[in-house]
Amino acid sequence: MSAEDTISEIQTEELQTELLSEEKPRCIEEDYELIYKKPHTLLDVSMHYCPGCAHSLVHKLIMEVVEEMDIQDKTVGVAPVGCAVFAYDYMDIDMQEAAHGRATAVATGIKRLMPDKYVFTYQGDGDLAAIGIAETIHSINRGENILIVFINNAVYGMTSGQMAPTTLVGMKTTTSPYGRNTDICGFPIKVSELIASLPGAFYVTRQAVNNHTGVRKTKKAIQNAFTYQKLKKGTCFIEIIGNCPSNWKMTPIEANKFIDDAMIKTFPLGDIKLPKGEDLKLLTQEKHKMTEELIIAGFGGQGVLSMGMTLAYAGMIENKEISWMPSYGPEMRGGTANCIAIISDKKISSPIISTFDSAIILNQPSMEKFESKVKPGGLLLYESTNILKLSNRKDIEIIGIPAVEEALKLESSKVLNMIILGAYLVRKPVVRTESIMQALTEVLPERYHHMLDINRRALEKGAELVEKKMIEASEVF
Ligand SMILES: Cc1ncc(C[n+]2csc(CCOP(=O)(O)OP(=O)(O)O)c2C)c(N)n1
Repeated sequence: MSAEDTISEIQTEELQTELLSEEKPRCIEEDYELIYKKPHTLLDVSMHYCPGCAHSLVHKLIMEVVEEMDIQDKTVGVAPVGCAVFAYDYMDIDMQEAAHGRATAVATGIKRLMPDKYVFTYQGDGDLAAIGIAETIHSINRGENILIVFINNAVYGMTSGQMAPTTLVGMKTTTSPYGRNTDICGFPIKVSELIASLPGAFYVTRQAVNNHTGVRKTKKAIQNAFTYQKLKKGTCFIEIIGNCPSNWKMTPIEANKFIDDAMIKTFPLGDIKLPKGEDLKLLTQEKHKMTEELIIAGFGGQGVLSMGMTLAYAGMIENKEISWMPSYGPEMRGGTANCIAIISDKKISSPIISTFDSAIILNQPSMEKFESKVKPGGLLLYESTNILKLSNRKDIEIIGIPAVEEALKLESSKVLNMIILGAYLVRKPVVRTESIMQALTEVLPERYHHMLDINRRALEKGAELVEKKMIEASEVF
């Protein structure tokens, strides 16, 4: 071992000791817990799953969401037979075993008796798409307010890899040793597409957990589904393309590659049915009842700082915890300016942050500086008349609003920032528009109070532009 190695080893050790030390500042401790600790709702026992199997990962994602939503004592899982038959050994929540294929019927009973519980089923494709297809369709058709988690690994895993309704054309299984032949076995059933047409299906999505983007999206889908259940919206259905390295006779890495190369060709990933209109607004509001860390950046004079301040005042009006921290570039007038605004239902541990849930970007230099600082899954809202070189990140939501153009139509370039703010509040309804209006009376000097009405129209215009985009995006059917 070289001297350099020794030093780095000592440094690593010191770092580890420091990280594990009891005396960490509180906010760091919370971040540490969030990132590295497995959820307490997932029991600390070895799982029986084969190496590389997706079941364990999906168990962890569901339990993370249960923990983050603080609903451990209110959640009931229903697992029938299949590889996940022992899920009750791993998930530290109330669980009910169901007979093969009957999970949604059992879940119906539980939910109807205890409507305030969060009820989900956890089913394989043999279970849900073969023996249980009738129960599944009828439960969804009745719009039972439950979440169905459907793990599609294209085989009967537990019983040693027989052909399932979702087995791919030509795929070899123990009961189709020459490959699935459509002449005698028909085609793979696309359950998500099939059930999306039922009025009781509120949210239908297909995800995969074979890479980090898929894992993140799957977790988000689970978060969405539990939120929709809280709002009593009907059945949510999350199909997760799983793998089965043992029965597919592949290594875990090959199995994950097979998902990309073959499975998603038959089962394309993405949202198949999404909430629309008023529902969408309500749901977005519910989901954002937490902490929002936002950076607003642009040129001095574009209303960057006052946008943040208005938002912070509105937060105060709604009795939220807030922080607003302006930062001016050295050039002052005409130079870059930004502010960090934090709005939260909880106490804010520090006003200084380096990554953000959302970024509102009004000029090109700020785009270059801050686009990489948006957290995965976050929002990047930008002024599209000014900014031509865009971010090519795929892991965040990016929305461009031609606020300069729209402000000119309203005959006041000054309200550009309110158009952007109106757009932002649709995606992140951290405060109500009425509170923004009230805040404006504090933030705007009296000599500008005659402009309150045009500011309201600007907020509405921004909202309208984003809503239009959202409805366009959700019109799958
Ligand atoms: C009524 C009944 N029929 C058949 C079985 C045998 N059986 C147990 S698990 C299983 C298939 C499970 O496959 P799947 O639902 O795809 O889940 P996976 O094991 O792949 O996770 C079958 C047929 C049973 N337990 N009960």
